[in-house]
Amino acid sequence: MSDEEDIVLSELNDDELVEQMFDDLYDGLKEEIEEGVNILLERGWMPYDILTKALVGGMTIVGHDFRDGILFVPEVLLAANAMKGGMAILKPLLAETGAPRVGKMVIGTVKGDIHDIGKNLVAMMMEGAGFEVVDIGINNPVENYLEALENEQPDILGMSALLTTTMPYMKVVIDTLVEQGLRDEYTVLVGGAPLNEEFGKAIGADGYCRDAAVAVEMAKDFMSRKHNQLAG
Ligand code: B12
Repeated sequence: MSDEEDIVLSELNDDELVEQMFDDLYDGLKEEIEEGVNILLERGWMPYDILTKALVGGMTIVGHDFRDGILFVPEVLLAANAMKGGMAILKPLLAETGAPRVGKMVIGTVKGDIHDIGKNLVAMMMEGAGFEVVDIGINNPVENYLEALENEQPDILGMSALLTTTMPYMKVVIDTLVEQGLRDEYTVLVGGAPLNEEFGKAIGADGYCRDAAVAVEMAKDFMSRKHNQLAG
């Protein structure tokens, strides 16, 4: 690349820099994203504004193009990785400045299933939207979910399954929650390519989400209803 084509991030004004960060996130350029985040911090931006305006803003574009079949999994993972780089800088600062925490989610892939790309994307997007996310990984028997729910006391339980043979296990987890009288304490969201809305209803989940963007919207919606209930 010639010198003329090199973009010096620190020479851009704020709007141009945020635009450029959208592009860099789209292209999965982690170092550039980290540099952009640091420049905005030096310019006095609040960590929460950097998170929502630059990173989540950029990830929303990535999410839309993924949904529309313009971007594919490898690109989305690179973008998510770049976002992670920026989030790692912001996370401790967000904790200090007490950015509004929208809610908390425990998420994991069910027993017998090791697919985790979609789950990781959901976790990233949820974090990007301000949720605290505890990821319990893959291949989780019901005991793991119960333990995480007890220890973390989340608002939302998320379960992922990519195999037609493992998706029924979600019902095992939900039935166990019912048996133990815990079902009403959590909003249960489920997702994964072989699922659909009817399946979500049939197993007693609160919602089925076809992608990470829907997951974020639905989670926010449930949280605002919960707050309204508590207020009323
Ligand atoms: C990548 C992949 C793998 C990788 C997984 C790597 C990893 N770290 O995840 C590897 C190679 C390991 C693998 C293994 C296997 N795989 Co595979 N795999 C896939 C593939 C190609 C892509 C899945 C993926 O990552 N999609 C991209 C993500 C972003 O999409 P997603 O997972 O659907 O997630 C989105 C939504 O569903 C939703 N979502 C997902 N989870 C959650 C959770 C919550 C709470 C919410 C709200 C939303 C949500 O949001 C996500 C983001 O938008 C699919 C094919 C496909 N098109 O689905 C096959 C596929 C799922 N695999 C399949 C099979 C059969 C297997 C194996 C059994 C193969 C074998 N014979 O060994 C093993 C199973 C191992 C096991 N026990 O789990 C079949 C399943 C068929 C079926 N009907 O059950 C598929 C459909 C391929 C096929 N057409 O045959 N696989």
